[in-house]
Amino acid sequence: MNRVESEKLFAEALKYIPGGVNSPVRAFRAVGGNPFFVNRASGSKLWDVDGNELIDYVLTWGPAILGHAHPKIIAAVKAAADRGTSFGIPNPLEVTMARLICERVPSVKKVRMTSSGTEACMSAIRLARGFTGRDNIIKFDGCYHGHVDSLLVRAGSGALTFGHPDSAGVPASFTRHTLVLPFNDAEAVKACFAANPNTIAGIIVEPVPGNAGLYLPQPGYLEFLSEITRANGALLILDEVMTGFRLARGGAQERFGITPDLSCFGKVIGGGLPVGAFGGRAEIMDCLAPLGPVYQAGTLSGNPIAMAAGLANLEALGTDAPYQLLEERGAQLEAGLKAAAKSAGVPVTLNRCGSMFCAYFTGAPVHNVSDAMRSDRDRFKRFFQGMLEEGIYLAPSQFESGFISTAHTAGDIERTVAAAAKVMRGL
Ligand code: KE4
Repeated sequence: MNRVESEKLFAEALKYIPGGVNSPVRAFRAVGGNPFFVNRASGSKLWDVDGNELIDYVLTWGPAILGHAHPKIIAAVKAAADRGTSFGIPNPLEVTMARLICERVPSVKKVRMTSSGTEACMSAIRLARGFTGRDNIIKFDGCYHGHVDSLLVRAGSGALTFGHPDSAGVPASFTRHTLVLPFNDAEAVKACFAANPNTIAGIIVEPVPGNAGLYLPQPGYLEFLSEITRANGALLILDEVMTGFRLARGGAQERFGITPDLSCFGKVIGGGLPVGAFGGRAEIMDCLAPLGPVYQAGTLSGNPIAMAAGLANLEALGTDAPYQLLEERGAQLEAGLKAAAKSAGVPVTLNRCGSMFCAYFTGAPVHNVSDAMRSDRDRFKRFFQGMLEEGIYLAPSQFESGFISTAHTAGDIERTVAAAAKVMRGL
């Protein structure tokens, strides 16, 4: 694949941007080679600056659930921009967005916008600590909640990809109150609460962890987390930055029937623009300034153009139809990739939840990050590069989830499966 222009741009980028990228996982360090640069995107496709067309299964890490450059999002952004780009004063779209989130997610009675998922998660744990008066927070290894100092402990996503899940520059004192446990292990959570009575403010968890590849909660596990937090006066915070409005109209909490105390959102609610949000029970949210003592703020929170893009995304997701389509496409891809691996004699564990998926190069089940770490990353690397040569862009790390949009056609999936069958034969 001709990448001349991308290579020139990357050489230039390296002069001014650390690693040539504005977010580490984009650097292709886990899969070799240099990243391509995108010229434009539409629907399920990307075109790089050398004119190569790619079917995209990263979808800007989740936001492009309707595919890229959806006409309704583009029109909404253009119309909003004509009225000004930012006011720092309340604008009507903030109210529309807040009402829509509260209507779609019954556990959310009040919500506050931020400009990233990191901000949403950081604010939610500060709020949990302020509301309960307790300091300790439980997180799970392999889960990623943005680059929050106190949560960059055995984190997933890029931190796991680069093998430093505990980032430099975070003083030990900042993570002293972060208790890290294995995911899907109820006994570990029980022991933690027993060992730390009345000191745990809450649990923050990705309901379907998508930052160490993708694995699912064991049956009853999320219900258990809800019960044990309630029994101990702690809060359950579901980090739905990735799963929110993707795994169901009301997110993973609707799909799994869970009622958390707080939820974090991002990605889909911004339609590709910088948006995060956190929300939940009114008596907790009302602890936030200017009403209460927990401070939280943001110059661009509720930005009118970002709200317009997010609302256009969410309004197109207002019925079950797009979710049924995402489920169909996900099932088609899962069946096809499993068949390709079987015919090639390559051990692959394919985990999927709706339109999120991960192909681990291992024959063993993957239920947590320790299982995920047993995957054959060299084989994944060769698979990634082979698929890229076939015009298929997968997440550039074994420890990331893939995403499908409503713009992916059955033909796209068939082409992807055929490419996988060819590449896997050569692994
Ligand atoms: P942002 O600050 O990147 O908007 O959101 C952080 C975040 C929080 N919670 C979950 C569950 C997330 O998946 C994320 C961000 N996801 C990664 C992809 N694994 C973003 C990609 C990147 O870091 O470049």
